Amino acid sequence: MSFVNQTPTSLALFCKVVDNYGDIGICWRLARQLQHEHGIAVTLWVDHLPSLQRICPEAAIDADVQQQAGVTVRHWRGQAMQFDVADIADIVVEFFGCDIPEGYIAAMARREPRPVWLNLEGLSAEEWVEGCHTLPSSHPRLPLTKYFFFPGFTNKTGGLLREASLGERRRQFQTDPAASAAFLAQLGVTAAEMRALKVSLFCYPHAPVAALFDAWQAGDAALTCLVPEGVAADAVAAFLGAAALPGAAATRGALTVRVLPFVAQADYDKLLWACDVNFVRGEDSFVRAQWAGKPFVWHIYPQDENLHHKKLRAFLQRYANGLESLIAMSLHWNGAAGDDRAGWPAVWQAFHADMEKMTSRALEWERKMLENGDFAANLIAFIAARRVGILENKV
Ligand code: TRH
Repeated sequence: MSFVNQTPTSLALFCKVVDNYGDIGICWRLARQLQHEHGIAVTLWVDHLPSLQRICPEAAIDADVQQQAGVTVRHWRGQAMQFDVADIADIVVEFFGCDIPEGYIAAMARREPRPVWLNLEGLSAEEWVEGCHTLPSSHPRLPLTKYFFFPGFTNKTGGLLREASLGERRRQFQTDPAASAAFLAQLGVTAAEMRALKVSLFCYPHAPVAALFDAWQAGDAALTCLVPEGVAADAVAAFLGAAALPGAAATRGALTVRVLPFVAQADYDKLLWACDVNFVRGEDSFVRAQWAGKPFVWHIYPQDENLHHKKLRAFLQRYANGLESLIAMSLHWNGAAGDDRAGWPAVWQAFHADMEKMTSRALEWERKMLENGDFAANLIAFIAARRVGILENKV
């Protein structure tokens, strides 16, 4: 990115944690990538530091300012915070329409040159995204324009977040069985559990986990289900007959369920790489599963009036064409196929029988997604063009 002076371009990324770990998960990943791969001085403003600490255990929960992995992390203490023009970054990014403080916006308008301002939106496979990607929106009173930037699955969107080194790191890990065994052993997984079909499970509490456990338990082949602490806690505790705490495990029939500690974000990739099938949810783990080269099942974030079923179908239409077993599993898992508890063994068996096909699809999909470029690089290219416009007083 060519800017007029030599000081690193500064970028402020505002993250409001609505719930769970996806908001901070995406912002933390993007912040590090912009710093590491694009040399940008990133400040991540986050309103809930304990959420950051969950995925980045080194983070302090009581610091106004801290440095983590090359990123300046600042505690966003609410809308009343005041700012000077000197506080304003060259690029201002708000995640998911999180409403940055009025005082910050007012100082943005006083700054020369004015910052490039973007709103990062959530991921959806629906077609309307292409029409809204990069649309400008003028501030009603101030001389500022905000642009909407969407991740997505086509070259008319911003693409998906993916670090440049990811493919090579995954290749090294997946071609070194000792690395995978050492990683799982360190999480408490036994050698016998590693020999079974390994499934990682990350879903929302309403997922039909008990029904799936029943199907696995009655299956012919050993299956190890690895569940991070706090995930599907009631169903897992019911299976274990004990609290779902890290280290807890039980075997019934063909199924062993083991509770893992919630791992740091980089280690979550290794868990996906080490397992044979991954159940993921929300946005960030959903994208990471697409980079794992393994079959995966998505539990989509629920929305009112089952709007999420439309989004799920939009994704399946792009991804799962011809893979009926994956479509059936996804619809059942997301409650879009009616309440069919008795049907679960057949749904699982069909899915299991198609694992090879699904692995090929995962690799094919990955290659296709790579053609769209990565989200951070696409974002930087878009910003660079706007920045030139601002400097030439054209925007
Ligand atoms: O946690 P999520 O459900 O997050 C979100 C939010 O609910 C958000 O409001 C909503 O908009 C979005 O979903 C759709 O799921 P997600 O997006 O997969 O984020 C989880 C993050 O947690 C991801 O960065 C991976 C990380 N993680 C770890 O670091 N360690 C772990 O052990 C696990 C299981 C996950």
